[in-house]
Amino acid sequence: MSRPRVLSGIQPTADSFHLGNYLGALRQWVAMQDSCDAFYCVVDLHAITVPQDPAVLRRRTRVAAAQLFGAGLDPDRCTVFVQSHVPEHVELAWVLGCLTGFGEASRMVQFKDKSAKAGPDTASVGLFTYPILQAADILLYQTDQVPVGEDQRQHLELTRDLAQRFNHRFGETFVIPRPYILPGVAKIADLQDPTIKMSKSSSSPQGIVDVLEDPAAIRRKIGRAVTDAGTEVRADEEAKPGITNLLRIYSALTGEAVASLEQRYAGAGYGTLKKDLADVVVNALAPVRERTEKMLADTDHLDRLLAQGASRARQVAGVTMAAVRDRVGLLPPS
Ligand code: ATP
Ligand code: LTN
Repeated sequence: MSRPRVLSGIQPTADSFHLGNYLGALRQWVAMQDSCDAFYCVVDLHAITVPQDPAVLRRRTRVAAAQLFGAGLDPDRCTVFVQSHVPEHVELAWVLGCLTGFGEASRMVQFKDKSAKAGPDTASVGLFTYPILQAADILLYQTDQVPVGEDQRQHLELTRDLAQRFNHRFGETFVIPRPYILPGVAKIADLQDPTIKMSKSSSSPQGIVDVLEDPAAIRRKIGRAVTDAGTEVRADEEAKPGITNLLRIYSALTGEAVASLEQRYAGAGYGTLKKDLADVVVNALAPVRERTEKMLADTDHLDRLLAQGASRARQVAGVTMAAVRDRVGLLPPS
């Protein structure tokens, strides 16, 4: 049996990934590179759906790729590439866009949130069609599983609907992908407002722990994380969202069950938990930061790895796109 195909993407929209990205997505990506045939991309075309600076985007695209390798992706065991290096993504997105209903696209919650923030006159058509490009990313690779955080569930549903619609209309062409969402880490919360997700674009700097952040800052932020009334260390999403979030992070990074942590910290108070958690986070992120810095010290090497990744990706994407052109009835050039 061949290994299941996996694809996922991450936007180069900040100078560092955060703990939510790391726990909700990247760690699964690393774990899946051996059991699956995995493709991972830095989705720079998604990043330009909101206003951006060209020099900053170039820098962040490299920093994002370096962090993927820093987190443990191995170019010999998986394919890492930059989305815009594989033009088939945009080509398939156009075809899928022609199968997407306007109302269907209008129901995407992430678009509603982001466009409400930008204002109706500022939100771009690119932001509106963002999930269609995401569907193209996934379907081009005949993907079985898509490791993502909880916030991507609706985009995955749209992707499945589009794949089924295409197959129904034009004949079996796409594998129908399934989301791979790990409970417990699928929604790491903001440290200052544990009712919202930790996010590059909407968290305050104090609410977010960056993967590339220096240890002193990480300790300070965890020490100041908003906790709940009372003193009992207990997971309870409703009554104690702050402590629940800290326990989840702790458990995800150490492998110790939340119930066992509750027992161990019974009577110890929030301060002790936070101090120990800060050590756990600092120790987990330090090697990622060091490896990322090493990758960034040799950008020629990094760019070569990305070129190699893009060439492997194009081989797969090209086959799918040729089938799509044929099924849809686009006349081949002679
Ligand atoms: P933005 O705020 O710019 O939308 P983001 O912080 O949500 O960015 P993305 O690049 O959109 O990050 O997401 C990369 C991956 O990380 C996705 O799989 C997403 O589901 C996951 N992810 C993002 N935030 C969290 C979080 N707080 N908890 C768990 N997973 C998350
Ligand atoms: N929309 C995703 C990023 C993304 C993605 C993908 C994830 C773009 N293309 C393909 C999985 C598969 C996000 O904002 N997190």
